[in-house]
Amino acid sequence: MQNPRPARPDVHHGVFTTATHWGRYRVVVKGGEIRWISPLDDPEPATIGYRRTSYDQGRGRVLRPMVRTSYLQNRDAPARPRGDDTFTPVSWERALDLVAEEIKRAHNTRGPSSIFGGSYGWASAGRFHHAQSQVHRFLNGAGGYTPSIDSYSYAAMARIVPHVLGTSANEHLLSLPTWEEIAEHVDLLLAFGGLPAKNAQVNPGGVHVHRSRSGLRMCAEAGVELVNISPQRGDLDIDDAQWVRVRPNTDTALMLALTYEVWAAGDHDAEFLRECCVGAEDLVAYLSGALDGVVKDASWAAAVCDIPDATIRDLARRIVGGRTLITASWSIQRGDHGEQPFWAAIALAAMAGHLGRPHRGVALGFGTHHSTGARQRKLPVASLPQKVRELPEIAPIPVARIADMLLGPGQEIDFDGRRLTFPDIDLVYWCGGNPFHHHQDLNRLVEAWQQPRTIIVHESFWTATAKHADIVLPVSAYLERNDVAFGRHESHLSVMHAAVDPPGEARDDYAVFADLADRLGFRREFTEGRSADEWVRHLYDTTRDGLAAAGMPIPDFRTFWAAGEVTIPLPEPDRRADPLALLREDPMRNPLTTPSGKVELTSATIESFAYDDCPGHPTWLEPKEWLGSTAAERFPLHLLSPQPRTRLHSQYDQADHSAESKVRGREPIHVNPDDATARHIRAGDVVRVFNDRGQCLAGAVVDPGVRSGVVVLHAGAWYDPVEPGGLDAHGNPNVLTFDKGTSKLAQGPSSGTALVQVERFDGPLPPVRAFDPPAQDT
Ligand SMILES: Nc1nc2c(c(=O)[nH]1)N[C@H]1C(S)=C(S)[C@@H](COP(=O)(O)OP(=O)(O)OC[C@H]3O[C@@H](n4cnc5c(=O)[nH]c(N)nc54)[C@H](O)[C@@H]3O)O[C@H]1N2
Ligand SMILES: Nc1nc2c(c(=O)[nH]1)N[C@H]1C(S)=C(S)[C@@H](COP(=O)(O)OP(=O)(O)OC[C@H]3O[C@@H](n4cnc5c(=O)[nH]c(N)nc54)[C@H](O)[C@@H]3O)O[C@H]1N2
Ligand SMILES: [Mo]
Repeated sequence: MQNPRPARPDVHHGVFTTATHWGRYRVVVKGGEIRWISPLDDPEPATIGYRRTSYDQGRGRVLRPMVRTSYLQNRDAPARPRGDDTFTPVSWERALDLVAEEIKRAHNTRGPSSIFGGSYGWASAGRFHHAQSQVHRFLNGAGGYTPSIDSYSYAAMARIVPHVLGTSANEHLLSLPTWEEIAEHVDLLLAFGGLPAKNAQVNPGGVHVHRSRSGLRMCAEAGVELVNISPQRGDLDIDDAQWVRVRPNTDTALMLALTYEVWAAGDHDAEFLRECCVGAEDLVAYLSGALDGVVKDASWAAAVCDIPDATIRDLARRIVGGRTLITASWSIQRGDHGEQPFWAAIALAAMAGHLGRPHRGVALGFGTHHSTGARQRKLPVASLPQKVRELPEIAPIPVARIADMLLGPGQEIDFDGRRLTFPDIDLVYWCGGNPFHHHQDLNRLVEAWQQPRTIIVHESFWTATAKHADIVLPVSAYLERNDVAFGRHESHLSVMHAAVDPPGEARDDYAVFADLADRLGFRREFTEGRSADEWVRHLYDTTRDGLAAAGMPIPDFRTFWAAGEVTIPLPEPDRRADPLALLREDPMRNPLTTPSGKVELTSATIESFAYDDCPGHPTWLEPKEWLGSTAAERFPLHLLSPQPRTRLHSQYDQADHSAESKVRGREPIHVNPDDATARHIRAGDVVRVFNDRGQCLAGAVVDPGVRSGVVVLHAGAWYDPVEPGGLDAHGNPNVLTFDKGTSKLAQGPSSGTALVQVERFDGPLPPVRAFDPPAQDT
């Protein structure tokens, strides 16, 4: 039944091209092995990228289907818990029989809602071998499943922006100004969370040619005043950018104080507030202390944010003194009450008279991906249809509530004005993501993860998620299959060549799902009779038809494949003005799609939800943990776990370019010199980072670019507990982060909210085993 791979003599020698979420590469293959990988025609290639042979095909690969041994022995009552077991290799036949049996059983005994197929994750670029589309299409065909909704990236933004501006978060992202427009039309750019060049290396689906470093430089050279409001200086890498060293999770207080100071000075845009906004009076009543006796002025915020009040007053003057753009990175909404800073940023821009003026106002999410800053387009590029099956008994769960769901079947939660009931999960299916990298409070996840009967994971590598699964199916990686890449809002399609064969018995996700569909009786429906390569071609042809119908002709598939890429000829930019500009022009004729038709500085809808953690207007609410809280007496350092410069999340952490950044094999932790000295920590020391939720080791980097009281441990080091639930030897910050929804509104992840203590680690150093396969039985 297993289709043998056709012999491809061409793959053993040659030069191929491929595309990743962080750029395009040339791949030299000799004797069936990758010898060299280098960026393709890119003046600013990613630092994530590749040097020479750093794509290490062998290291940490899953080579055969594997089943957790005590699960294989007794599925009804395995003797050992997940994460503390050995694995037994089985044949593909046996593995697929087991998976099919478990899916049938879950469906028949507990119904489709008992299968969790949220399967969040980035996987690899490529329109066809897109793991999320594959697994969702398969689970829909099999009868349905519980999906997830929103993202770890910007869940709070996705919920708050529609209430306030009427547009979806994605529509807002499509309306962001370009680097050129900023250079020409903006005098002052306030960047909350900075504009970190490391993050703009990446774009979902790929980057054709990087240009965000030069875009930022262009703005600086054009005289745009750049203000980096962040705990880290490096978040805005321009020499004379002003650095405002805000305490983490206090941006809302700073924004509210700026809003108040603009109002108190009489510099506010009274007409816009009156004609185009609702609820300015309530907001002003709150800011001026009429409600709680606390005036939210510069002095108040200075104490909360730990920045001089003169700096805040100066910023308030400059905001109204010229054309101002406020950008906010998603990091500032990935924390407790993460809805508030985005709402407060909109309120500030409205108060200061910039909202609804071209290229000014707010750009929420600017700088988080490469496509921001470019002329963004939504193009009709085809993807694998997921054949969504709407089942009345199933509601998607907010993505970051997975541990709550597994631990609390039948429990109800609030979510954006609705009540949701958590399903009782029997089977978890993961394909293309790594929850043991991405989820918060991993020790809690380990516990929650014991609840389902069966956990199935498709992986190329022995990630911690694979090591915590029951059935692990080895799948090919991107250099091992043909595909087409398309970066979101970019204007190029790129060829991804199968340059080498998959190692061991690894197969494409598609082939695995096709054989499972066969066992479950819907092979034909799943494959529609196409091979993988026929699907790639079909998606290209569908895209070509769609683009032609929209007046954007591209060459045929054969020409595309030979050329390695095609450029989509874009028509003139859509001149349809932005809804906020139209609103400002004529609020009666051009209302927003909010309930009031205006910008909702106070939202009657949100007020009606009566959430204690998300009131009716932007409000400073203390995060559960922050430097001003009593918890800081025991854990006096705020932990930031931003995106890593050297990798995409946890991907290829085992390869050279990530390995080289490690300190004595551990993930580097950046510590301010004063905090280091106070703890007798020197650069290169191994330290223990801990709080009541967990502990990990990390390698100290003493860094004056981090404000005191803050430590930075990037996300993505593979989780490596010395014993189950114990010390993580490698430095995954998610053993320390806390697992709570941003609020009842968005239920987003709060990874940016965590206090820790750090000490030098003088004990015997445990080895890093994160990249070793698990112990194997025969
Ligand atoms: N503390 C903290 N945690 C965070 C964040 C943070 O800032 N701080 N950021 C959050 C954010 S914004 C995000 S988006 C998430 C990212 O979380 P994820 O998207 O889960 O992270 P990745 O490491 O990209 O995981 C992708 C996995 O898919 C596998 N894979 C790649 N290609 C394929 C394929 O073709 N098929 C299959 N089956 N598997 C494949 C890779 O080997 C890898 O293990 O992390 C979140 N977690
Ligand atoms: N190299 C690389 N780039 C990536 C990714 C990756 O894995 N690797 N992942 C991509 C993905 S999925 C996403 S969603 C985006 C995420 O994009 P972001 O959410 O913007 O990314 P972060 O790196 O978490 O945060 C950016 C900066 O915000 C600062 N910051 C953190 N907390 C606070 C705070 O409370 N207040 C203020 N003012 N600043 C704060 C930190 O110093 C950090 O460097 O990045 C994308 N880009
Ligand atoms: Mo993300």
